[in-house]
Amino acid sequence: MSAYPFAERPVLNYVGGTFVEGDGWFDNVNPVDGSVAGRVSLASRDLVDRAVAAGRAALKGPWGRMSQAERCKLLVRIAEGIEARFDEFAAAEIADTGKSLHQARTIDIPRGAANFRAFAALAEARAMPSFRTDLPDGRSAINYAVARPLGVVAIVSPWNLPLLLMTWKVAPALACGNVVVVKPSEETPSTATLLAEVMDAAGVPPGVFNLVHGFGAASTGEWLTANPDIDAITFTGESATGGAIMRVAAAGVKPVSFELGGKNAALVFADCDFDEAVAGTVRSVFSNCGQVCLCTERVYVERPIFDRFVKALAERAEALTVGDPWSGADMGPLISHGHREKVLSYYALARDEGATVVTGGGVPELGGALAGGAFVQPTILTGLGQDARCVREEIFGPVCHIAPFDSEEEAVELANDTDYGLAAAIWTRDVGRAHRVAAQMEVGIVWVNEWFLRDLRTPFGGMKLSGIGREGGEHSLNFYSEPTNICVKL
Ligand code: NAD
Ligand code: 6OD
Repeated sequence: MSAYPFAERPVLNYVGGTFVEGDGWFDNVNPVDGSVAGRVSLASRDLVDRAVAAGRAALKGPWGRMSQAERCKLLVRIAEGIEARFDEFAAAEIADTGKSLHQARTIDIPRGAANFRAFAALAEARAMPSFRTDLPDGRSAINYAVARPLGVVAIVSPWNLPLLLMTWKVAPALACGNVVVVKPSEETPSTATLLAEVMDAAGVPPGVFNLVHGFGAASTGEWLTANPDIDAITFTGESATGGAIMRVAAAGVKPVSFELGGKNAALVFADCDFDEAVAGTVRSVFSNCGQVCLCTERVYVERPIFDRFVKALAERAEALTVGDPWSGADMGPLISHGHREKVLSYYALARDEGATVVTGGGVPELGGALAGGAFVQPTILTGLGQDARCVREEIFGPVCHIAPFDSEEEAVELANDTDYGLAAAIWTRDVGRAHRVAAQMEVGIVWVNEWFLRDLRTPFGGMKLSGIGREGGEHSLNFYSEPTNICVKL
């Protein structure tokens, strides 16, 4: 395994094909032990503007003239570049986030490469509809649409699956011929910077991929989204941040695509395969330390199996190892001490609200360097009503609340009784019920007897506070391009 790639050199911005310093520095803190992993260059407002201008110029250069087939070949070279430096990417992701080695090696980094391959293939195979039109007055025409890029796309991404979520947007944006300016989370600047190196080595023309580091409000993120010369904004992060970006985007009537927070439910029916439901729910609650927008935070279990399910889930939670990702622990720390304060405040609130803490609810006892890490215990709560804040608000940690239900109708009602609408999981052996309940879930993604099984051609996104629009497959191609209909008289 590689060492952290930026231990000896700084994390720089990448603008117009050059790695550049901004205006000052900030620390990249390793949440495993609180040590400073590296130094990150903070982009100034001027540098952000230069990145947008470099993108605009690149649209008029070789990139703008490149054929779809050539662009797609270049995307495949980027995927190969990530794969060739797989261990460095994994080491960078782990240093930034503390995520488990297994998660980094089997999900984050492979998906970083897979996003480029998938959207290269989808863009190359893209067909636009055409219509022959015959009017009653005898005139006829052929209508066909051509897709053109939007232009300069601003991409603002979060820290939980840094490479995966950033490339989920960069790949289709480039596949459609756009140029991008990326602002990764200040917590996770490293894999984005390795990606810039891969782009550079793959021969991506200067200005096509630009990267600016910094914070959100009144910093790099806001300067980028407020720049009047960007053509669209795609954002993944908290719902409140989505609202702030939307207000800024409104001034220029910019198209936005938002993938936001969740408070996802799992519905466990008494007729489920019990062991699969327990194993799947353990995964959906505790993966990545509960820091996946799709993670389950509300579990509703049919009453006849409620006690048995709670006991089994608690046993599995207690068996999870928490510690150093490099030692093979199942769960690393949370992203930061700041986030740990937030999660622990919900653990305390749960007690104040009258919850029974079935397991966890605090900080694990870890010695040595790990004592400086942002660790929390996997936690299971019961006994709260639907109105409790711990049942309504996104916590984004390794915690769920489990409540019983008595009928299918009640299960549907409880699952939908939330301000969010991202994902749901249904555990049942009754095929009819699976389809019936799935169709009633007010969410963008439903899994039946599974969780986080992804096909990149499918629509991805959320309802209510969980987002605006869909990405994935043709939905991404549609967001990242403008169709122009051409009507030719026959
Ligand atoms: P966040 O909203 O705090 O930050 C996300 C990004 O936005 C960061 O790069 C940040 O610097 C930037 N930012 C913050 N304020 C900004 C502003 N005013 N203007 C411009 N940029 C700004 O989110 P986070 O804490 O990094 O990520 C966790 C959240 O993301 C959770 O709510 C989670 O559910 C959500 N999420 C959603 C999805 C999804 O696909 N729906 C995926 C991953 C994470
Ligand atoms: O798998 C994906 O494409 C995706 N966007 C996952 C989002 C996970 C949220 O944390």
